[in-house]
Amino acid sequence: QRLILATRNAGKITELHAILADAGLDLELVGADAYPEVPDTKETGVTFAENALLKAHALARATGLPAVADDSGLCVDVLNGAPGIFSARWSGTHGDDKANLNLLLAQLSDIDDAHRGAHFACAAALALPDGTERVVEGRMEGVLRHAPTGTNGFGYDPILQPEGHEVTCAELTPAEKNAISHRGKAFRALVPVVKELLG
Ligand code: ITT
Ligand code: NA
Repeated sequence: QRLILATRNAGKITELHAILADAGLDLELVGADAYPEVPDTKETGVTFAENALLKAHALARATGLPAVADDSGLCVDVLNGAPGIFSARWSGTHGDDKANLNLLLAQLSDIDDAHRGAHFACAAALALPDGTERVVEGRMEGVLRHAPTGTNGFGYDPILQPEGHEVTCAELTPAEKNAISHRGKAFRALVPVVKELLG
């Protein structure tokens, strides 16, 4: 049985393969890149959950196969949750991780260490071709550094120091990050649901 990973973000795909395999999900996982004819989903939702469901439904409908999707982002306390669902295009260019991170650091340059709380959020959605849907969420709390450190991961990983750690997400190994991440929590919660619905 094939399960579509309804994302074209390479960093997410790498993490999802590891998270889903470690959680004992024994399906053939295929990224959305295997279906180039399916157009990018317009993320018109106002929450992570809405956008994850939009992406999962679009791939499930187009392929006739079950699909999971991830919508995620960085929510900064002092910015009232921004960039949030706009994390991938905060600088104006979708997917320019470096520009997004640098703009955010510039916006926070006057904020002292006591006020740099933030969290990553992830909504993990499952959609079946018949319209059945499920969505669950996960979070990772932390504080934002003043400068990037580390080369692992993607996106805002070099500036988020998770609670209880002295290094950034980009200095954790992939396995260490997945064990505590928003994405790890959300998709580990989704696995029993996938197993139940796909038998
Ligand atoms: P798809 O829609 O194809 O999945 P996308 O990159 O557009 O890819 P999102 O709209 O969910 O996906 O944007 C997520 C952004 O949030 C991503 O570009 C990163 O900047 C940030 N982000 C999410 N999870 C992250 C993580 O684990 N580490 C660092 N940054 C992360
Ligand atoms: Na997106």
